Amino acid sequence: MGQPGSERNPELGVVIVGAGLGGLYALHRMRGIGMTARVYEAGSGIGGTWFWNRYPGARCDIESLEYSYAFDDDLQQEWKWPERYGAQPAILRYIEHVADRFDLRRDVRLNARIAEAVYDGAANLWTLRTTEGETVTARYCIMATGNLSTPRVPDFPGLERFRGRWYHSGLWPAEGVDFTGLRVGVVGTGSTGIQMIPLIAQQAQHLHVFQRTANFSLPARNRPMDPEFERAFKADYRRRREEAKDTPVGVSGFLAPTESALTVPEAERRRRYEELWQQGGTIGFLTSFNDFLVDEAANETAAEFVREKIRAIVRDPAVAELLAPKDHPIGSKRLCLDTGYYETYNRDNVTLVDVRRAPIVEITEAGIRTTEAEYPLDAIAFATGFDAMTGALREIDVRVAGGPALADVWKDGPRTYLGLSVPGFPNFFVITGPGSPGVKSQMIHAIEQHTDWIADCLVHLRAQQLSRIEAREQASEAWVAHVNAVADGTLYPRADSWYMGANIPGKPRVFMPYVGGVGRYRRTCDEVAAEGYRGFVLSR
Ligand code: N01
Repeated sequence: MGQPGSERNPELGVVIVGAGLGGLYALHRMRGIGMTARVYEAGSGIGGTWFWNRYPGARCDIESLEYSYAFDDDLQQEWKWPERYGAQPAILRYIEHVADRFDLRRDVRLNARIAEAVYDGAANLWTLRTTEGETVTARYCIMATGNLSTPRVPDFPGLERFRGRWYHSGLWPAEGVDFTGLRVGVVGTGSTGIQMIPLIAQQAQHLHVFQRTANFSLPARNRPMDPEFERAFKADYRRRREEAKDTPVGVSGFLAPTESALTVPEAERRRRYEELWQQGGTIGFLTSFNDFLVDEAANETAAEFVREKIRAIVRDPAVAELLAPKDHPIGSKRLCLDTGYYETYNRDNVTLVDVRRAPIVEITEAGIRTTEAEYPLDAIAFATGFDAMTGALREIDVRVAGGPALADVWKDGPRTYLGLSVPGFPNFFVITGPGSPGVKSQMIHAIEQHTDWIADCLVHLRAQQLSRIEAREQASEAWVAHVNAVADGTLYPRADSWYMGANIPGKPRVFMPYVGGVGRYRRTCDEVAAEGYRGFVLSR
């Protein structure tokens, strides 16, 4: 990098925070462009989401042949996924393989949680400090801190008194938990609860599920990898990866729909929903019709289809009605994917507790007490989610020396340019950040696109003998307005979702992801670069 004037030499070209799929790829790419780089990771192992979320049933909802890195053809040809959807242990094994294969571990510091990141304008340096006091300086800082990496246990009074054991899905013990013969409570029925409930029900003496909001869930139809399917997929891998780039969510085979749910005859619409239900997976539904997430009446056709399925599966009509969501459009919260979820409520040892009607008031020594009853429990599993998208970044004291903290700058909601950078914070990048399609796309696809864009940007700076890049305030304002306008044209803001920050008391209600589609987003990012990084100030 150019080093004019009074700049000191940093220890590193790039410091990366987080050793999940994002941080590891960033390390690989930064090395590839000749930068010195190091990753700081809070956990005792690599893998990010797939390191922490070891709860029973943890599994990706994107097919494994898609949910994998595309950057190396030998890797994608040689790696063998055991199942249609990767389970947590399989995905973690894959990440470890990638780390070894590309010799990444030597530049990853484990057990190193970053507490502070401060930019010194005079020196043009970022200095990061771990909670243990270790510091590192770098020219550029890349945050690969993840979107669902700040687990949240609700503030129930009395948890410290509970005599049993309790767990959060996102901090699950590596050795696993044996629930055999125990009275177990699961709090939360989002994607996580829906995955763990069927498996915990098989072990527990009795399982109480504490549901505040019912969620739509579709069958995964997971199965061992079919060798013929795998062979054909791999033969076509390159084309598929290319195709994914111009789709709504970055998954090949699911192109932008062109037809309205309201113009096809009802019988045909039902036939398609039934076919998608039998195929398994969520993306088929999400891309079934072009008004699925835009028009209430169109959305309702799919919502009612799924409610009918729930009523057909769950034998007790009162339980089925409680499980059938009626307060948000289908897909406006993350669509869940399950294996035997609704069927689990037909078991004699499973009870659904409606904590919307009778909320949890406290945790007692013996269990959970709602406004109606006390439920004696030996163990509680909290599947209560995360301070999503901004939580991990807000936990780090990120600031320009003497200036306000990023958490304060974002107190009314995150403000980024392209989801990749933040005005006022030079040489600072975020991978899959708020304002990008990250969480609304195949995450590894988003990770690679963001990281490649950042790498190209740093190469450009070097070629121009520049060493400082910062988003313009106006460009960010326009981008945030665009992100909001696109969201406002959809049904997404109608749900109390973590996309909206609605799951965290006091968090501003702002729709954070970009839902304009990965194709459109990619084109915008490419245009910005082609126009000499439009909307950024580049300098020495
Ligand atoms: O978290 P969530 P999650 N009292 O926030 C309930 C990804 N993921 O860990 O809706 C009672 O979705 C809360 O109720 P409510 C995926 O992107 C992917 O399940 O706020 N209940 C809700 O039911 C997903 O969206 C996969 O009324 C309380 C639940 O806890 C994201 O991670 C698998 C409560 C939290 O649901 C997060 O999913 C797993 C309270 N005080 C996760 N507070 C796959 O790829 C919260 N709840 C398949």
